[in-house]
Amino acid sequence: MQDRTYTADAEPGDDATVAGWVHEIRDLGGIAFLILRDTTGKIQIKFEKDEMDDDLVETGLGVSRESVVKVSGAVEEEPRAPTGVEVTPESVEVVAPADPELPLDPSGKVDADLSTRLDNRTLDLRKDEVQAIFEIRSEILRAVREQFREFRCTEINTPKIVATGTEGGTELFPITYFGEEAFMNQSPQLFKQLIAGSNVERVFEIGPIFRAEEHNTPRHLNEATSIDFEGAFCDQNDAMDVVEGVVRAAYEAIEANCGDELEALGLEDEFGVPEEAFPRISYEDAIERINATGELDEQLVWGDDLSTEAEKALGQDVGGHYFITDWPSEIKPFYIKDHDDDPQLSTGFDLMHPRMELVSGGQREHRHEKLIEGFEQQGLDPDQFEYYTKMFKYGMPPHAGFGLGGERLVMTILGLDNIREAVLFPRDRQRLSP
Ligand code: ATP
Ligand code: AMO
Repeated sequence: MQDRTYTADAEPGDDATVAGWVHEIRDLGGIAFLILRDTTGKIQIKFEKDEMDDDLVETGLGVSRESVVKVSGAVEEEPRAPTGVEVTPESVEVVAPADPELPLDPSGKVDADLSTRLDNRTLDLRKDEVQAIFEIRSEILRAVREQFREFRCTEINTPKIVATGTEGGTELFPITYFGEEAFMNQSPQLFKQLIAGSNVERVFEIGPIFRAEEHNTPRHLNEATSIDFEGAFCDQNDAMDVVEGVVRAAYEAIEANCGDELEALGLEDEFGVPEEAFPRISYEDAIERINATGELDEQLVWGDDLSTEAEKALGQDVGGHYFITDWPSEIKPFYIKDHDDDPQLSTGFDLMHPRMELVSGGQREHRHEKLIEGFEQQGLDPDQFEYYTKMFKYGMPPHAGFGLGGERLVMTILGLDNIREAVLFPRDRQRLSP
């Protein structure tokens, strides 16, 4: 609609055509107002019943909430109007009527549970605070992309239908591919490494990952967005620098560009860019610190993975983002390189937010023989991964990388209770549509 003006651009003195949804009708007797909402905000349409054409008044005030209307008229200054301007309509057209019975109330006056909201996302996203989450998500992805480009990375897209899993065999979604067994990809891990080993050197991908997680938690999805990095001639410390760079870029972009959205979410006072550099705590020091908190029933010993309670105890102790480095080799995947001077110790790291893990990464095993040994140690058949391992025979440089959970990033930045709030159409145990 070329002749349409966004409500935020309607200036006093203009003759404008605005189009959007009927947010509210307030009838005060002789005067009544239709509040019209579009993606940029709201505008008041004034109906003076005695002075205006009856049909016009009837159309404008008889329309049900959430119907789509198009209104043309003079824009005037009006200090009593919510945005300081109002339109005196010359014409009102109902473009698409809405059923008067709505499954949820976009004005937010009546609360709806998350499940009802997810079943009716179109209506749910008509609420400022819900739209704000996705505006911020979009800004985060823009800032992350830009930061990766500043780090000389090339954006890639790798296949999502694959022949093998990489992140543990039990969490794969099987599909049939022309009669052959195939899977939905759990991670771009092997593909991003194959490209880091080419002349491209530094790559990133923002794309879906699929995990057949059986459990139903507020921080797991069965389809998530992974923000992946892989760089040749990088070690784990370089990869942690890149993690910190992109996470900070996301916070800084929100601070610079998302004032209105933070306000819609009531976060304008709470939000802040992390001030301190993210400390790098070794796994060994981490378990010592966790044990010292006295929060766990049983003391951790070297080799234990960290439970949710353990992560929580450490998160409270540290109070901000932190890395856990130098994990035991045994609890990290085959592609993570061990320290040269101590094969029990890996170069794997995690970035933690006090609420949950955000990132896993590490330096990769780039030596062909060692890589094959690693497969065998994890009970995987190296022959099945020949498409990957053979490239390690043709000049594979040392390289490192990470995967950052996109929804977890949004969730932790905005303090959302449930990861499903950060996805338009979440996939979980109970939810396959919409
Ligand atoms: P009526 O004739 O409809 O009984 P009125 O014309 O005597 O009312 P108004 O001044 O129109 O009285 O006020 C009705 C209410 O609407 C008041 O609370 C007033 O503050 C408010 N009001 C009037 N005009 C506007 C406007 N353009 N924007 C916002 N509020 C308005
Ligand atoms: P990992 O399996 O730890 O590592 O995943 C990386 C990050 O992805 C996010 N994530 C999830 N988010 C929501 N729901 C899920 N089910 C889910 N699973 C993972 C988390 C997690 O930290 N290939 C490695 C990364 C690498 O080494 O480059 C990997 O996939 O935020």
